[in-house]
Amino acid sequence: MESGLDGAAFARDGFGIIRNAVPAPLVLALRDAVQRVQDTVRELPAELRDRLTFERDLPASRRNGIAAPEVGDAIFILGDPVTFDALFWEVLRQPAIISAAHIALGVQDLAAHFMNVTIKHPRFGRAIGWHRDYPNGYACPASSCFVRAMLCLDGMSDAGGVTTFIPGSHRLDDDEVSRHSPPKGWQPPEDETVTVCCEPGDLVLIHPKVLHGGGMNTSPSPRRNIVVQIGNAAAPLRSVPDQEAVVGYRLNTL
Ligand SMILES: O=C(O)CCC(=O)C(=O)O
Repeated sequence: MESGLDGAAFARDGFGIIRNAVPAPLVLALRDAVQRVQDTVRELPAELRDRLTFERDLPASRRNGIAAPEVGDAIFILGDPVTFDALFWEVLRQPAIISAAHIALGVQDLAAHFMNVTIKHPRFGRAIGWHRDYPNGYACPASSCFVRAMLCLDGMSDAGGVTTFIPGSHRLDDDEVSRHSPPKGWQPPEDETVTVCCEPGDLVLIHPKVLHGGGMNTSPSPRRNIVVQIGNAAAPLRSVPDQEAVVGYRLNTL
């Protein structure tokens, strides 16, 4: 296991990487659990299928025009993964994740807001446009007192739709964010961006106001990341999502 989040670099850049953050056997088991969902989509009961966002239901423009009939049952977002498999609760008990969130937020009392698995399918897994996570309409407190932790199950490469950041772009007040939102389809100059290529088991911490996005997965390998939003437990969410078993779970075991 490597050392934890570099708090000064996170404060400067708005993102941080912790290499080899969780034990390899857990990464493998989580990957298998995701694969089981992918392999059994058609047999899932309706209440579980409701938690899946399929590539075919999303605009083809973010996958180079590849049409819906060609993407089959490919999943883009596997929402509320703990309801599919209790193993996903282990993510919220990982010391590296809890400690990184403590450092990033500077508070002891932490609560989970949501968890998903973001899947960029081999060859056509969609690009994610440039955005900030604060504010968001899904699970958001009144201020930007949260962080996203992204655990890489397969790793991320340039051809595989790696997450890309603009370092320092989080340094603005909450009430300035809406005036500085990038318009749809905006692309920054390449020399302002940084990619975070990762190995399986690496963890990426994302400041809620840092600009980030990522290209399509044109590689032959899947790119699956578990994304968890964690906030200051003292700051209530403006609205609580209904299909999130982890919402309110306290991460205070350190
Ligand atoms: O999957 C990624 O590359 C980043 C996920 C993301 O943008 C988010 O959770 O806000």
